[in-house]
Amino acid sequence: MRTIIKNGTIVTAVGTYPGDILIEGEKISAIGLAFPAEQTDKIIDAAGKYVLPGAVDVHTHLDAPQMGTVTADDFESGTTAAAWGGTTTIVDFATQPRGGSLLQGYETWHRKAAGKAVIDYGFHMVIRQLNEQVLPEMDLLVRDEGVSSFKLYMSYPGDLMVGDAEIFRILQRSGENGGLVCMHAENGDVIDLIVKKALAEGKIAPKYHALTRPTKAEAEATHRAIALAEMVGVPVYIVHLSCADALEEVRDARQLGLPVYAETCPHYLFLSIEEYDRPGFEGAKYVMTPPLREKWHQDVLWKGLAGRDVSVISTDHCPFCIREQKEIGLNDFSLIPNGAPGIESRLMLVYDGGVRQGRITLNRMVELLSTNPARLMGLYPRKGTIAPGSDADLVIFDPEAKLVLSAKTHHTRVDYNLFEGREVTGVPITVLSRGQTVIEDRVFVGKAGNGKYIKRDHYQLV
Ligand code: DUC
Ligand code: ZN
Repeated sequence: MRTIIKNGTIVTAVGTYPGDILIEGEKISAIGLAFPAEQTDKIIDAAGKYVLPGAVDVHTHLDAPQMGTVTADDFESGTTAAAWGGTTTIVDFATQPRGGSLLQGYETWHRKAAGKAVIDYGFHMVIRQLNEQVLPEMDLLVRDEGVSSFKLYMSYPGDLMVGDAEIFRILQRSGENGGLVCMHAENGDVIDLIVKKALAEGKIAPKYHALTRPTKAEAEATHRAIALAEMVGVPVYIVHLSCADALEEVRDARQLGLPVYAETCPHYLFLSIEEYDRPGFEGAKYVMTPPLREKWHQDVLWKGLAGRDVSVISTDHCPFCIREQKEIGLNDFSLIPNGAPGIESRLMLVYDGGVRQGRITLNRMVELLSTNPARLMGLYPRKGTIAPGSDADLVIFDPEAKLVLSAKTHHTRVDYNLFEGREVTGVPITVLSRGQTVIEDRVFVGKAGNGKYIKRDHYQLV
């Protein structure tokens, strides 16, 4: 199959220029001007539009068990929603079962995704228990299976949390096998005590989820994660950084030249703690971890993104319906499943609220949504850029089109939208995954099972 995308403006992390793209099979074979149309199967006219590398979302939780339920999107609905939003690769969290091995968790996630994904996907491996098996399994996953990153939780004691000694040993092993450790940085033991006290005082409403998770608990754990990685001499990637205090820890480390990376998420950039004051149980929609912070943190995060101390924006898409799922915690905020949807709206929100508002440049947006996550997670240059030899994962993006974000029109299965009613300017119109059209002029033409598992390489520093 030979496709030409013509008349568009190509945007990468380092440049913006007019050019046509020739796609042969699954790959970009050339970039130039006026390729001959003979023997071409498809011509896509991108006049007046940007052509962006497909966005890469390295933080999703599809078909993921949590707190007595399972996230509302499986690999079909979740990757379909991702494609609608211009995302062409995800990296999801395969999780070690309690009492089980890493490989069991890895195989379980393969079964969840098989035949369902409409875009490409990879897996991080969540390590929740360090037993004798785990360290050699880490090596095997990196070397043979392309699982080149591990996630550790410093929160959720008794469930997912690992202690400092375990973290230290896993960091050491990652130094030997070339994996990258991704850290959920919150002091889980202390948060648990604060939560128990709140509940004992009869504080049961969703807003107490935020009021029991202080920014200092995130900053302390961020500091500890960085210190442990520094002692071992390996990089560390802090997931879903939400506040100024934690960013200060990252910035201090980076100023010392340490390989410390942070991602943030759209909800921390656009929403704040006031959402929890919504009437009734509505605040439960915004119960994610870390929680939404006071509004002033948003400006600090945007400056961190522009100033290069925050390297990635991912979604932490972890959707639970209000009905029957979030409602588990109607009488106890600590039982509300933690997580919120976002897989579909990331590119539109960051373009509308970031680029159009002058907070970051268009090229920096591409770097934050595609190039940096691809590099850090070992997908580059196959993913994350527009270049000959790269996969033809491309987004034709209309910078003037408008869309109102709403649960009535989105494509995830979750029954609410965090940004309900918000109008954005700038919409992905056509999306290609390895040369195949998945979204065509805002119509879904993809197919479950077309997405492939990607064995990732070692991280590249950015
Ligand atoms: N935070 C969330 O909001 N969801 C999944 C797990 C997490 O740490
Ligand atoms: Zn998460």
